[in-house]
Amino acid sequence: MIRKCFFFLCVLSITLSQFAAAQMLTQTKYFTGSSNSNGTLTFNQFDRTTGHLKSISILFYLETFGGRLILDNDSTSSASGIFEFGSCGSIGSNDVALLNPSYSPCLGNVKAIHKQSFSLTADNGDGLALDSSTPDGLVFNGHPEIAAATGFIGETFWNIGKGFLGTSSFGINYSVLQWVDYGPLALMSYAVNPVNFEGFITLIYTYQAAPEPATLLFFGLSIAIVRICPKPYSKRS
Ligand SMILES: [Ca+2]
Ligand SMILES: [Ca+2]
Repeated sequence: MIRKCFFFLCVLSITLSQFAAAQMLTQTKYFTGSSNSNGTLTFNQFDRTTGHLKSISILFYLETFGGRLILDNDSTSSASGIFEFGSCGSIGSNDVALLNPSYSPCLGNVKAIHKQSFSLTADNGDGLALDSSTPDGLVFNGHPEIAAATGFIGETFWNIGKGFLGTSSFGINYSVLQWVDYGPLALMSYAVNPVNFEGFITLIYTYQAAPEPATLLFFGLSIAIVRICPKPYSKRS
């Protein structure tokens, strides 16, 4: 939770620093799952009667934990390299354009993965049977790993498709895939127990609030009073 709060505060700070006098509407939707899965999270559009929209930013947070990776070298040569184990997340939408001002995806893939070097001997005789024992095999039990990315939606795309503006809602899809990579090694057997994951997507509308009707009335009365008051007497010398 502390790490989540840290990322959340980071994105708030970035947004606030750009619009010091602005206000924000923040929505956070959570997801959880295992191995490969996906879903759709629903967010509210920005109601333009609330104020003048200045920016739309998005945060994608992914945390992975658990799972198990087994490697077994079945080659007659030793094998070494770096393995990666965890999950890789991405977002998309059928309702809104998730593009930044440079017309690129506002967020890249988010990889919550563990990286570790390994060195295995040549196969010691287990042949085609998956054998995790040393010296030609290894077992890695999944570590908690986190990753996050932030980005802005280009103003050009605020009203594309269903869009971010209005009084309705729209969906943002997330997809999380289990990630295994041990490099281009031939005759390497592997097996996994699926990782678990959880995460969230935060959407922030930064806007300039519309003046309250009472404020507008006071401002109008002030102008009227100034206009009907006679000019102050100027004493001649
Ligand atoms: Ca082997
Ligand atoms: Ca084997």
